[in-house]
Amino acid sequence: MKNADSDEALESVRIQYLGRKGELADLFQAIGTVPESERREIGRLLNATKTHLLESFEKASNALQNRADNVETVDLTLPGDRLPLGSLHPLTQVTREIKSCFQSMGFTVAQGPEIETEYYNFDALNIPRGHPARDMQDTLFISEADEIVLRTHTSPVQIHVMENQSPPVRVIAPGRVYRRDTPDASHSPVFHQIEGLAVDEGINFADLKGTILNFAQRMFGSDMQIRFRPSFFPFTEPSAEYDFSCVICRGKGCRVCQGTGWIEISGAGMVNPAVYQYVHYDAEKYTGFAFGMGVERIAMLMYEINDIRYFYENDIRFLRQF
Ligand code: 2NM
Repeated sequence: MKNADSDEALESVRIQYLGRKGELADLFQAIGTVPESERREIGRLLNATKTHLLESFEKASNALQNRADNVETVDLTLPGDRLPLGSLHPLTQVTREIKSCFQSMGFTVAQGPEIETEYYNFDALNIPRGHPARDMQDTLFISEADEIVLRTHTSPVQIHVMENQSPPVRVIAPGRVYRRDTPDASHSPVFHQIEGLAVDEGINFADLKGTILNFAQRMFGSDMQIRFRPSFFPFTEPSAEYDFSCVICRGKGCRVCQGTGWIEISGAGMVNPAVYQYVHYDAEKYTGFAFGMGVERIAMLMYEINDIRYFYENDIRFLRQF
């Protein structure tokens, strides 16, 4: 009976042995055919057997009932099972934070191909042939003959945007970029950039400074300060490199900022009118600013990470911390 795995199976076993025409009933019937001297003893054995079978039936029936109770009685007030939950990669989280800062300032987000022509990656950005940045040393070529490269910055996205849209333009371009570098604590041949571009009538360097200051304070706190140092890029004139006050010592001077109180972030400037020639913008009517930044660099400052390679190793002990 304990092998019966349903009410129906158990009932058929019960009928077979204990039913009105079952095997036990047959045996009781047969008592009349045994010698009178043995009837008492046989009757006692049959009754003991019957008691045993009834007990077995009761047990099996209870077991089936319990099983049914276990399946059907679900306490809906109990908390659910906690499943292991992953998290977004730190670079994804930081990219999203940076994007939402600029989106709240009215920038839209644009994307473009990672495989580019030299025209979009260099020429249209006023980076002339023979410029050291175009060198095989720095650029990963897909085809030198066909002038196809892995983009070395996301600026070509801005060129595509300007080709397809008249001013006013306010856009950021986040994405993966490639440089021919040997990996070390601060270099990776693949990394992530976010570049911004704003073009309209009357845009000036103060708009650039205000935009970068607002970004710095949103990301690192309202006590953040910024500074601009003169620099040179072919695609901006004037050009600058910009720094944030040190996110570790808040400007006092420490090991991370080498005592200067400042941390170098990236470059920016007013879009060189030469770039407008390529995208057929009226350089007399429009001015604009552009800036770049490295996502890994921002993330390393935010989380005090001292080696860029942690981002790509996918060591669960690193990833679990975000
Ligand atoms: C930077 C620094 C300065 C930049 C310029 C442009 C474009 F397409 F408008 F000319 N996009 N991005 C730019 C300017 C990028 O990154 C360090």
